Amino acid sequence: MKPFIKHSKLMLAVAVAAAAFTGCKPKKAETVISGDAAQKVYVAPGKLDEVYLFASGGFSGQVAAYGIPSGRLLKVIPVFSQNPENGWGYTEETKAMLNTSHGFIPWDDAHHPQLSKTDGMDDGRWLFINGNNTPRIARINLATFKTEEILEVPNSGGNHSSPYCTENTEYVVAGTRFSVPIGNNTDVPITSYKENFRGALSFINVDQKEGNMNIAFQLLVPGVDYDLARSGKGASHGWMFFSCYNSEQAHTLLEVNASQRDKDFIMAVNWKKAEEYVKQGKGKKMPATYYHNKYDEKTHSAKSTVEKEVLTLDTRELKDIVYFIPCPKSPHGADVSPDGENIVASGKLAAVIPVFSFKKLTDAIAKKTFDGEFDNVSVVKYEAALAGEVQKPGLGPLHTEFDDKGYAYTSMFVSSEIVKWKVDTREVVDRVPTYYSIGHLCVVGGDNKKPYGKYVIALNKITKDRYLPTGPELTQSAQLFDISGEKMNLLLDFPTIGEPHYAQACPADVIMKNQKKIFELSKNEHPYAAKNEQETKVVRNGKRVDVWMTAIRSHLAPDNIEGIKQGDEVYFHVTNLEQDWDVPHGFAIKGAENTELLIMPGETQTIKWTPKSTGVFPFYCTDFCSALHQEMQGYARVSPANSTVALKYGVGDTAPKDQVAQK
Ligand code: K7E
Ligand code: CUA
Repeated sequence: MKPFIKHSKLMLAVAVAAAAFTGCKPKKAETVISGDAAQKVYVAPGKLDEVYLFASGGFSGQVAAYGIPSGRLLKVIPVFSQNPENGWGYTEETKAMLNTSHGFIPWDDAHHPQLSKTDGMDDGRWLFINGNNTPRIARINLATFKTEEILEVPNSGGNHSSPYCTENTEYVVAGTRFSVPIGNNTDVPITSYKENFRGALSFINVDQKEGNMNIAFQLLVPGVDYDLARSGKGASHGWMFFSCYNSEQAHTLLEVNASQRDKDFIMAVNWKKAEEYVKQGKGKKMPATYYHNKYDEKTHSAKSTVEKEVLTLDTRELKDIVYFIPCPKSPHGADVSPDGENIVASGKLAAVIPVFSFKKLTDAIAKKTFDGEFDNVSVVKYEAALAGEVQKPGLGPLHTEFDDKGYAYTSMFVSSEIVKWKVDTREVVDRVPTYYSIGHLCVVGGDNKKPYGKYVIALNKITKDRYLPTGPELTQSAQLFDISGEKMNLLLDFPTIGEPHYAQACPADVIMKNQKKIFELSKNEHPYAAKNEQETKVVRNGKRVDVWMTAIRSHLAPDNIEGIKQGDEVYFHVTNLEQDWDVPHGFAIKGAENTELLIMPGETQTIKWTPKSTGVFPFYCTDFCSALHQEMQGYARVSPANSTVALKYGVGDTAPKDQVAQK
């Protein structure tokens, strides 16, 4: 504190006055870092992090896994966007994963990663994530960190309140953001929003063994915007809560027109009731075309199937499935406390954070303490469902997560801070600035029945001056805070891939215990797998040439191929014969149109190549796999379409000899 000695009294007074306003403007970072922060995030070389963090990439369409507390990036998992780094969406095996009813869509906007749950706890089996723009839900297998399934969601537009798991992953729930015209005639004037536009909330059944997803039913709900959701748990198991905005039902200039009413809604959905109606045959099948893409670990290949109908329940007719609770000013997050009793709704433009009580809500429903209806849905009286309000929380509350000690943490976008408050008394106990404009936040296990706590991660929208500049676009970033004590303490900033809308985190052992190290070669059922070098071959079928190739340290077989002709379509099916952890091989050929292959031990992957000219084309392994990696190379000879050069191939002694084309 020595430098302060020189300050005049006046300056001290200014400093004190400024400090009083810290709720509105972040302090300088240096003043909020405590002395042992570096030690708390230092994971020594060779040591492992304590926690996995899975963050969405937003407009990158992917998911990234980080280690916490170090913030080290571990892996980018390709999901909705093609990724030439490992061939995702380019290889013959993975292309089908990106099929939709709109055709092949190699990009999406991914927001909310969601770990699968057992008894309300992250179980480390799967990670689900939503594609917003072309509505889809993906399932990543956490044993392999690979996307295994992508299911398109029909009757949806902007798949934003999605995907949220129920307590035992009975369902993954996907709510539409935009209401859209649904049914036979969707070619209607936009001005007919109130008559023709509806929302759809999809309850996607998850097979507990394989994880396969299927839409069990869709609830057709009033035409407003559905923003975020959480499932009930414990006390509120069997329910789901959605935040809704645009109860004005505006279709233009929502910025103004959807901020008219004093309150929007939280929608409470009794999905157990919906299940009963389905069992009673009250659902109606509606024609809808949507794609279902699955990757099979045995064939190492994806297949698409096209679904033609979806079962719907209309909440205009089945009135005791859904209820509206009024909620101040454009709610964004709708979050449920660990015991399932409190539903926290954050209105972006609201001055308080309302906390609803599940018990009071169900009592009010039983006693019909309603305030009329909105589009045939009963509106529960605000006070009847309210547990209380968090007063003066800050500006622009967005999202809330919970720790293991009875506290809630709410992100404040406008005042750029995290506010900590006590769940049962709703009193604010601490606040800490974020740099800058926090969106979601993530407490480790923060949506579990028993949160792990210890850290909260802020997912910020803006970084401005926090990192070395990189031109007009600056890095996106997360910030790590220690929440093990009474006060929150900033520990670390770390850059992220894409825009990390939301993230989920869980203790490392939950994920590590299921890790797969190799794919067993003996179980490889890929139709073009060569399981040893004797099985390698090159076969012509008209203009199609298939190459059964193997890769092992440190050669490819065959590595000399002749007799390919201009105009051929060549398919390199490369099987990695290795059965050791962390020994992928790569494959690339000169002039390849779009990607390389990165083949895991025991796996087969295929690249299609259409040579554009004659000559000899080098190919090689792209992943530095051994001391003789650079020797892992070969040649493919391409002759004119009418050439007499015969199809020959081999490696070493079997390589083709002296073939000269006849004139
Ligand atoms: Cu960024 Cu969840 Cu799409 Cu809030 S959403 S911030
Ligand atoms: Cu195989 Cu480098």
